Amino acid sequence: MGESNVLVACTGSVASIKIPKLIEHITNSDAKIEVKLVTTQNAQHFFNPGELTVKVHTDAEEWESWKRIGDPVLHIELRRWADLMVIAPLDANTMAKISNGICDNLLTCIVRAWDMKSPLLFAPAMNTHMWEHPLTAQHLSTLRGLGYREIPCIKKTLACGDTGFGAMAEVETIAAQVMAALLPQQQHPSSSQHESK
Ligand code: PCO
Repeated sequence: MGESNVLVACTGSVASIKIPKLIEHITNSDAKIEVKLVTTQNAQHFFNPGELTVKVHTDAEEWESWKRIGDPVLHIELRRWADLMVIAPLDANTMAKISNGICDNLLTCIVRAWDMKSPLLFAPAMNTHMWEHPLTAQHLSTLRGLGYREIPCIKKTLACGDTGFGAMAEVETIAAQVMAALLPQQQHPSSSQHESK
């Protein structure tokens, strides 16, 4: 079995409260997986980085770690490191940004620089009315067309009290999709498209 590097990314949906559980599910799987987390500024409202066992990367670090030509560029380093990226939750704001090529923070820069031969999964999460807005269908269609793999949202009573679609898929489902996407690489490590790590 090969070893895989999984980049989990989270955005400013309340579903980011599930990040500790999601990371636990992925790291406790039978597969050999190293996980790193990329978080937007807003997602940091919803979990305590201190309770995580993985490295957490932020926008502040991207700027602080670069002083002069020759210093590593964090979004490129993380792109090189990752065999797979999973954005969970993907909120309406970041969905709009990445489907339009905007790259104004660490997470969206990694997506903009992504090696399209590697799997990129996303689990949308947002209010039902945002989900049902026609812009969402346009953005989803762009992301699917690029080959990014959707982990569909589910229907439930949301954090704001509305009931309907827009809740993030269960963490068990997301972790299972990550494992499934890694399977070819775990079985045939030499098929990895990435530079040596
Ligand atoms: C609500 N927005 C949301 C975002 C999606 N919600 C969810 C679930 C959680 C609890 O089970 C928060 C994970 O409801 O994914 O609720 C109003 S803007």
